[in-house]
Amino acid sequence: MSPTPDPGPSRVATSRRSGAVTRAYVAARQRYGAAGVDTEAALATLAGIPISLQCWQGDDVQGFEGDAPGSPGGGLAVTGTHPGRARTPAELRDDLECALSVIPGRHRVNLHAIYGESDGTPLRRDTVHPGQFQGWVDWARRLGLGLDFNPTCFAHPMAADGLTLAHPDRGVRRFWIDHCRRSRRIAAFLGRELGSPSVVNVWVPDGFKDTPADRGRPRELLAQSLDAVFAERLPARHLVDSVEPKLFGIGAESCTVGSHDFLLAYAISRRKHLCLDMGHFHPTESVADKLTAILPFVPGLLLHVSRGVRWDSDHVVTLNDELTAVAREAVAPGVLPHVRLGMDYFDASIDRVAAWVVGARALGRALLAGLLEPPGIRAAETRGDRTTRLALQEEAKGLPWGAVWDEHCRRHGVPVGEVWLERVGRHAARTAGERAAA
Ligand code: RNT
Ligand code: ZN
Repeated sequence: MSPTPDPGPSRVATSRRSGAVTRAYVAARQRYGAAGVDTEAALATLAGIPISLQCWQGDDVQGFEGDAPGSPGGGLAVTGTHPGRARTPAELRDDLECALSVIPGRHRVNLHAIYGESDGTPLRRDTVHPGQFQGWVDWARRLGLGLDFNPTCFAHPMAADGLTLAHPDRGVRRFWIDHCRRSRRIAAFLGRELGSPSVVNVWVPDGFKDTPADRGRPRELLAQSLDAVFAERLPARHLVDSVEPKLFGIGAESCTVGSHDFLLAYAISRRKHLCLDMGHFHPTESVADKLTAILPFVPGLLLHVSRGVRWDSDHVVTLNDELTAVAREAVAPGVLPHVRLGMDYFDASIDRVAAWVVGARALGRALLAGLLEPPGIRAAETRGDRTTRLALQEEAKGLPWGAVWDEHCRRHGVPVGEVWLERVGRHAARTAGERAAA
C-alpha cells in the first residue's frame, strides 16, 4: 500500500480555510436567496466582466522611449518615491502578471503608445507601429488577455505648449494627428491578433493656464483634428474608438479644449464611445448619474475608474461610496453590455503592484455588490413605496456580500483576503535587488 502523501502544514491550512470560505458562502447564498438574489447568477456575471489594468501604474507613466522626463507632463503628476519601478517591458509584464495572479477573473491590459518595444526601429510617436507591440501581443496571447490602447499626447517636446490636436500650428497638429492615426492602427492590430476588440482612447491635455481670448478656434481645430484621426475606416470587430474629456489639468486651469460638454457632443455626433474618468469632474458631481444620461446617445461608454482626492489626483481606487455608486449603475442589465471598465490611477508612494491589486479588487467588490442588489428595492420603487426602498437600501449594505466575494476568489484560484499581500511581497523581494542595482 502506498503511503498517502503528506499535504504539508500550509496545504492543510489552505484547505481548512477553503472549507470555511465555502461554508460562509453557503450561508450567504441562503441569506441572499431569502432576499430574492441568486448569488450564482451574480458570480457568473462578475466572472464575465473584464477590467483593463493600466500598464502605466507600474512605471509612473514613463514608458520605454528612453528619453522620458521624470514627470509625465500634460497636467499629470505622479507622486511618491517607492522603490521597484518597472524599467523594461519584461519587468512591467512580470509585475502585471503578479498583480493579475491575485485578481480574480479574466482581465485586460491597457497600453499607451510609449510602451512599445524597439524592433530595430526607434520608438518615436510619429513612426510608432504595430511591430513594436508584438511582444505585448505574444505575452497577452499566452495569458489569454485582451489589450487596449491609448495614443500618448503628452510628455513630449511637441506637446510643450500644452496644445496638441488643437495647436494653432498646422505642423504640430499634423504630428499629433499622425500619432493618433498610428495608434488606431496599432489598436486594430491588437484587436485582430487577440480576437477581442481593443479600445483606443484619445485623451489630449490641450488647455490654457490663463483665460484664453478665443475658446472657439481651438475647439474648431480639435474637432477637425479628431475627424482626421478617425477618418480611416477600420473594422469595428478589431477596435472601439473612444474620446476622454476632462475638467482641468495642472497648468490648464482656465480652459480645457476637450471639456466634458465638447467631447460629449463630439461623441454623440460622431458615434464614438465616451470615456468617463471618475477624476475628471467637479468633486461633488456624480459620475454614477451620468451613465444612463449619456448611454442612450452614444454607442458605449468607457469608464476610467479612478479616485480623485480634491483634484484629479489619480489615487488608488478604494471601495468608497462613489465607486459603489458607479459600479451599481454599470452592472444594470441594460447598461453592462455597453460599458467597458479600465483603471486609471498612478501612485508611486506605495508598492506599485499592490496598488493595481487594491484598486482592481475594490472594483471587483463594488461590481459584485451591485450585482447582489436585492430586487425588492426596485419593486418598492415601482409601487411607489419610498419608505421600503430606503429601508431595503440600508439593509442591503449589511448583507454578507464579503462571503460571496471570498467564494469568487476561491473559485478563481486567487488568495482569499489579505493573503495576496504575501505573494506581492515575495515578488517585491525577488525583484528588489536587480531594480535597486540599476
Ligand atoms: C488624464 C487622463 C488619461 C491618463 C492616461 C495616462 O487625465 O485620465 O486617461 O490618465 O491616459
Ligand atoms: Zn483617464
